[in-house]
Order: sequence, then structure tokens, then C-alpha cells
Amino acid sequence: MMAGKKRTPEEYSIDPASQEMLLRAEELGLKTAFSRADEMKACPIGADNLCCKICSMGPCRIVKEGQTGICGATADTIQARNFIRMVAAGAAAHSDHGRDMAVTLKEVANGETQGYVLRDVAKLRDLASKYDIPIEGRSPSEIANDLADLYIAQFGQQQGVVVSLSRAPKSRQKVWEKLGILPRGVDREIVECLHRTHIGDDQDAEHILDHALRTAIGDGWGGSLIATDVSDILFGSPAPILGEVNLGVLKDDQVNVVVHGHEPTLSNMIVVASQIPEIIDYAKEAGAKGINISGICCTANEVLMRQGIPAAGNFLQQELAIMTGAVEAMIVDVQCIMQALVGIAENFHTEVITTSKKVKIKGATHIEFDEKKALDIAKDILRRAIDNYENRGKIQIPDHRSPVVPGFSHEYINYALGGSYRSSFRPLNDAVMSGRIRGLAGIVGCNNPRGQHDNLHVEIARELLKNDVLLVETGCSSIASAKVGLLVGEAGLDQVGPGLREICEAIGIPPVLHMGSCVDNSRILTVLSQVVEEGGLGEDISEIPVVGLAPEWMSEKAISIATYVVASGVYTIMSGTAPVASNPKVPDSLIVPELLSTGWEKKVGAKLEFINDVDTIVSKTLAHIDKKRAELGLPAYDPEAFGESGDSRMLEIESLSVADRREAIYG
Ligand code: NFS
Repeated sequence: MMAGKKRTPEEYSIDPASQEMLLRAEELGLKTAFSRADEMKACPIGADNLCCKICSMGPCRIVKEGQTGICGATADTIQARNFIRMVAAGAAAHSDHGRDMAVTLKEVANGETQGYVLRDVAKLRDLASKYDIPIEGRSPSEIANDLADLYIAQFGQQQGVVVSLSRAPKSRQKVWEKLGILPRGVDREIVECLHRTHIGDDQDAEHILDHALRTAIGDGWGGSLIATDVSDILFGSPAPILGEVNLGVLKDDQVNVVVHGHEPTLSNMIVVASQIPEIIDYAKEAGAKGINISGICCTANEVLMRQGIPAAGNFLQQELAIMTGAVEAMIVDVQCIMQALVGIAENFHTEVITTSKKVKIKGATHIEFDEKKALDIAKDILRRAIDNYENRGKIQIPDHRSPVVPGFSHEYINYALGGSYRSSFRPLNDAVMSGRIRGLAGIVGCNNPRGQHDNLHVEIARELLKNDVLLVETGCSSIASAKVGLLVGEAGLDQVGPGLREICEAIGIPPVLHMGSCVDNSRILTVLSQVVEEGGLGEDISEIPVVGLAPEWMSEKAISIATYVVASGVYTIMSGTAPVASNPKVPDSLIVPELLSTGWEKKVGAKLEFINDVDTIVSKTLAHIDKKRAELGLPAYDPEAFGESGDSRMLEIESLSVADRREAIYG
């Protein structure tokens, strides 16, 4: 943690576009999250989560052995309560988003919205049949109505089991059932987190953390999965598409509108409205060449992977986008939106527009979004942005942008590996079994200005790729990797191990598969489910050689994600600040980190660990993958065994003279 020391732009970020804007911030005397992190010394007691402010007898701070809160709460109880409250908030954020999507599906099915259609009817029918909703002879609207009702009911359900858990492997469902942690309803478990952690309730750390698992499962396999399903039905299941990322996607001669936040409902409609001739003409009348939509954060991923709309950046680039002076409007909905945007925007002409019923920011313009008038609202917002074009002052857009091929949904991977008639995960499983692919890893989650922006995401990704680990990424992590060229086939392949390169060349995929936004971590879960179903890599997710990583995490959502990934059986490593840290002066603070690691390994077959050093993260990841390979009886990973695929051999041969070619081919 570097609080107190003023860092240089190069220390702030590895990304040249961000460095350029951070220099500009200094020249203009503007603060950013980076400089505020320098100035803000984190409270050491809060950092270890050894502070309890659940009632007003405190706040109680535990700093030495034997000390308890005024009510008698021990360090481990306090830490477990703080941890589960993070899970509850994170699960609530994802799941409330999922609920809104399900309600929108219902409204679209009933013809009550403006501009939306049921775009992926095949996925709608497929999902409906998974839940025994009749599909034969019924219209898409009738099916969607039933599916929406079923999904909406999962949030407030009081008894039974959240229905979408049926998409986890049977063996995993049994683990949860045995532990008594099958979530009954998504909201119910979140509410119970708050009840249990009220003063005088659950005071057994292990028991509290069992419920954290239950709540998080309701997020990953419930709320988040529902959000992803409905987004695909309404906006189309992603398939690979060419896009671009980084601040250089902003255009100096067009009206720049940045969509930021998480929900695809408004951002997709903004994209639709930006393509209407009347709006384009309006922009031209204002002296611009057109309208350029780009995204920040997970909304960026939603429109990038479906429409190829460029992503201006990840979480820590939101302030920097405004500092280019080229953004006419930044339209935000929910989550990961810094309040500082409004203050930054006051120095430029950018209008920050809040749109969610749930989110207002003092000083921002509020234009409430309503699905029933979606297209009209989107057009109005764009007209406002166009009107603002003439107020532009000096602009400075960093000339950095990278190509990216996002859009690897679970459905697309299935198709890519076997075509329409033989769609299958078999080639993927075979590649892992043969050792061409050593194992799998998911790198996900935020950026955190306490560390160097993008550095851990990229460094870990590069090391794992060299070791033939196939990566799936979402959220801010995928944007970080895209910026350094890891998300396109050609550019990425010279940085990966020989076995993995063969597979990428043969199938035509980048070595890092971009699977979408943060709620789309649910796609990673369903991919793992299918890997189990395909056979050969164990009977349960916990047997697959796979690791989850969130190297630059900062949000409560990331804690919920890590918890459901572990609950699903995947060893997970987070870095940066641990939300519950052991203080050597407080022996009881050893208990919760232990419960999260070896304790959870005994219960659900996977640990949650917090590690900061890159070399240790990489070596532990590879060691875990190799251990799982050995337990499955697979051949030990041998980097020398592969790497002479037809394609790379052809390229070599083509570069030779005619005589040498003959020699190479016939010997
Ligand atoms: Ni997920 Fe982190 Fe936010 Fe998306 Fe980025 S910060 S927890 S990746 S944008 S949600």
C-alpha cells in the first residue's frame, strides 16, 4: 500500500494512454483516484476488518490479544460479520441488476416497452426447456412471459431452491445440499446476512461464513446467471466480433458519448439511437462528423461484445476519459461510478448524466430511464450531447487504441469447437487431457488505485499464457489484457506456450477469451459445468485443473464473486488488500483467513486466499493445476511435448527457399 508517497504516472499505471492523461491531470492541477489514493492513508484497523460498528456501543477496535467488542464479540466474529456484509452487498448489486433484467423481459414479452425485441429466440427456447416451460407451438412472447415469471420469482422465493442452480453439475449440487447451503431465494439469503450480523445474532465465525457461501451461490448461479441469460435473450448472445479498446477510441471530430456502468438496457438503446439518420444529421448540423459511442467499465463490455462498440477503458479510466476534454456526455447507470466524475467534469464541458432510478449524484444531470420510452429517452440524451459539442475546449486524446476480439459466450465456444451439428466441448477437454493445454484460469474483476493500474492483470496473464494455461477473462481484467494485445489471435500467440498456441491456431481463437461483463462470470460457471458434463476432467468442478484470480479487486461485488467461485469448487486467489487480514497481535484474527482457505477447502473443495506477490500467485496457480492433473491421472505437463502444429510448421516452411523447403518436407 503506497499511501503517503506521491507516485509518478508510470507508477500509477502501465497503460501509456492513462499515463498521458495522468500527466495532464497534474498539469491542470486536477485530482484523480490515483492521487487521492496517495493522499489517503488507509486505516490499519479497518484494513484488517478488525473494527466493528454494527451497534452504537462502539465502534470497537480490536488491536490486542484477548480484547473483544463491548458486547463480547471476538475478532473472528467481527471479521466474519464484516466479510459476509461485503458478500451481501455484492450479491445484492448483481442480483438487483438480474431482477431488473427479468422485469424488462416480462415487459418486452407483454409489448410494454419501446425499441426492444426478443433477439435470441433460440436461447429463449433452450432456457425455457431446461425449466420444463412448454415451447412447442408457442410464440416467443408466450415463452418469454413464462420464463420472466419464473426468473422474477427466484428473487423473492422463500422455500425450495433457486431454480437455476440446476445448471450446476449434480455432484456440486449434492455438496451444497449436504452442507445445507442451497440458496432458497436470492433476496432471502441477502436479507438473512443482514439479520445474522445484527447485534446479538450469529456469533460463530464458521456458521456465519457458511451463510456467506449460500448467499454467494444465490448470486453466481442465481441473480448473475439470470442477468446474463436475459441480456442474451434481449440483446443477442455474444459471438466474436472485432472491436477496439483504450482512450484513443474517442474521436476528435465527432460527438463523443461515453456509456458507463453496468446495465445493457440503456446503453444498447443509446447505440440504436446513435444509428438513426435523424440523429446523425443533427450531429452533422452541429458541425461534427458523426456520433461516436464508447464505453467504460462493464457497460462497455456489454456493448463491446455484442455490437463491437469500442471500450474507452476500464474502472480507473473513467475520470481520465473526461480529462481528454472530448467527451460531450458521460451517461451512467449503476455500479462502479465515481462520485468524483462530477467534480472533474466541472473543469471541462462534459455533462455527467445519471439515468437509474436508484442512482443520483449531486451536481449531475438526472434523466430517468424508463424502458417504456427507451428509444425516445436515448434520442433526447443524444441530442443533449450534440448540443454540447460547440462548448468543447482544448482536447487531448491519447493516440492509443488496441484491437480486441471479444464475445466468447459459453454457447459460442461450444459451436466453435464442433460446428452447428457437432457442437461440443470435447476438443477443449481433450486438449487439457493431452496436456496441450496445461489447465484453465479465469482472471476477473476490478482495478484498484492502491496498486499499479492493469499491472497485475497483465503480468499474471502473460505468465500463465507462457505456461500453456488457457485464460477466460471478464470485466476490467479483460479490458486490461485487450490493451496489451492479448485478446486477438495473431498478436497474442507469440506470447503463449507451444501447446496452447497449437490449440488457438487450430480452432482460431485468441489465448484469452473475453467472456463479457462482471455478471457474465456466470458464463464461466456454465462453461465449467459443461466441461464436467463432457467427461474426462472429473465428476465435479473441484476436480478440473482450473484457478480463479481477481488480482486488482476493490469492490464488494468482487468478494461475492470470489465466494461463489470457491463455493463452485474453484481455488481462488485475490490480491491487493485482503478484506480480513491476520494481525499478529490479535491471535483470533488468524481464524477467519484459515476458515476461508483450509476451512472452505474441507467443505466445498476449494480455498480462498489473498496473495500479493506475482511470483507466488503464478507458482501457486500452476501448482494447483498440476496437482489436479495428477489427481485425475492425466500426463504431467511437459512444455517440450507440443508445438509443431500444421499451421506453425507451414509458416516456417513458407519462409524457406525452394531448396530448403524440399529438404524440410522430404528430408
Ligand atoms: Ni466487476 Fe469491479 Fe466494476 Fe465491472 Fe470493473 S470494477 S467487481 S469488472 S466495472 S463490476
